[in-house]
Amino acid sequence: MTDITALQSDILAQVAAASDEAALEAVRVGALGKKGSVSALLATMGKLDPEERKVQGPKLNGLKDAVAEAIAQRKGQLADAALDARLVSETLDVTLPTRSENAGSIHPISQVLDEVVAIFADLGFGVAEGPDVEFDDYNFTKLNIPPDHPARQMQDTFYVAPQADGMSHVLRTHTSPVQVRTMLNAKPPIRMISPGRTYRVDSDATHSPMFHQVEALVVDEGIHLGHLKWTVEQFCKAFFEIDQIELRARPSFFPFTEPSLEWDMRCDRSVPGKITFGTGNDWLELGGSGMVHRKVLENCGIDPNRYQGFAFGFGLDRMAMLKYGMPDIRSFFESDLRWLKHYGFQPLDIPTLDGGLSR
Ligand code: 2U9
Repeated sequence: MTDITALQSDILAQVAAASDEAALEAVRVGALGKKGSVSALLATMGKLDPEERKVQGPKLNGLKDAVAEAIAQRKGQLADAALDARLVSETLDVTLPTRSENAGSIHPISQVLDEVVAIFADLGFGVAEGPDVEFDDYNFTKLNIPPDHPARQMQDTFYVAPQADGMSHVLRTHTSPVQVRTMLNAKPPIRMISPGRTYRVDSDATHSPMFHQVEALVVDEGIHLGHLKWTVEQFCKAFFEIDQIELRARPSFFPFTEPSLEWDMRCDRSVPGKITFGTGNDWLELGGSGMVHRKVLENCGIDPNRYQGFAFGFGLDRMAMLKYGMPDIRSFFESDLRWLKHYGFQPLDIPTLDGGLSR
């Protein structure tokens, strides 16, 4: 009878000595393969008398299991070692500058979005995103936009063909449904911004059928118009990178806010083709805002007798055009390399409040 213990030590020594996967496979075949040493021993079991089989059976199975386990373990070690070797030999210095002829750039909309996120993050706002194809219910109904509201008409909104869920869908016309989703899923206090693509049936030098918006929402106890004004002011100072700004509020109407206000910022447009912020005799439209309508709070499961909220929204493309002096919104989406080279930003200059937003 073969000495099982000696055979096991011999095979385990071979396993430990196998220096690559091919050598290990050869050891496996030599032991556990059809004609392997362990398989040959197992094949003799049938010829043993029952008493002897009772003694030898568990020993041989133990040998087989020990060998199989040792091979699996060694295989893991070899794979780890192979990966380590690759990681050492295949290093890539991602901080190396690209060749100037291949250099890409950050699109102005991405740059402006990064700036906006940095500003609101500093004020304690989170960032939320939602789907571009949105429920009609979240885009309109929950926001107190009645069935006969002009915004719902086919000539203003892209409707999406009926889907399996039987719900009516649209390409979202604003990012407000993201706030609806947030309110349905979270309890106040809520401080969030929702940046993203939005869609309306509209196209000229200052309108694109797909454009970008950022909306901000704060919901908590005791929130009032003063909080809204302060936040809009802080945002404008940081975004336009000037200490002195003057804002003007005009009464407005949106179905989802009451009262509603639109904000203008003092500016100077007396030099043709140039705009200066903070001084001058002109006003620049920034965007709309208001206190969240109590019906909207209710529709989203928030008690309007306990909580109040403010919201505002502005067009990211328009903000980029104003800050960086681009006259036509359509150029954002034409992928003209010369335009991208001219208006694009350095990829590694990430906007921060301390390091400078736009440098
Ligand atoms: C909820 C409640 C209220 C978001 C708001 C505006 C006013 C607004 C426009 C600015 C220019 C969109 O890009 S634009 O055309 N937006 O004027 N947005 S209040 O109010 C909300 C949003 C969500 C739940």
